[in-house]
Amino acid sequence: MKMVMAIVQDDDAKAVLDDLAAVGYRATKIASTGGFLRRGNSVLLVGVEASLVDDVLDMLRRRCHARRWPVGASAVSVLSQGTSSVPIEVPVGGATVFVWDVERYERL
Ligand code: 2BA
Repeated sequence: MKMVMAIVQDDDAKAVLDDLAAVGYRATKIASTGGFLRRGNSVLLVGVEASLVDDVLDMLRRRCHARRWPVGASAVSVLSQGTSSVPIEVPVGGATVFVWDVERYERL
């Protein structure tokens, strides 16, 4: 068993959850905040058999789109080391994915 943890943009989370549910995969969505932009995003936790991980990754690839977001003032000054206050944008997404082994899984 593997745990797929995907950090996705809120606008993409529903479509991914719909796709997962349609094929019977169980998932949990946690509301989260990106450490850099401090915007809301979503963490999706999907526990699946190892053979299904690639299928989950395919769904994420299909549904999660890269976008550009303006960087707030605090991050701009970090990026420019205080030399500029000109707003800039950064690319965000599609998805940031971590996969790890699950030692034990029980539904009690
Ligand atoms: P944020 O931390 O809000 O980052 C949003 C986007 O800002 C990132 O997009 C990246 O393009 C840029 N960015 C982040 N830190 C930066 C920095 N120190 N300097 C310049 N640009 C920076 P993504 O890489 O697609 O990440 C989207 C979200 O995924 C992140 O939101 C964060 O919540 C999560 N994430 C990404 N990598 C992670 C990691 N290694 N560990 C934990 N969470 C991660």
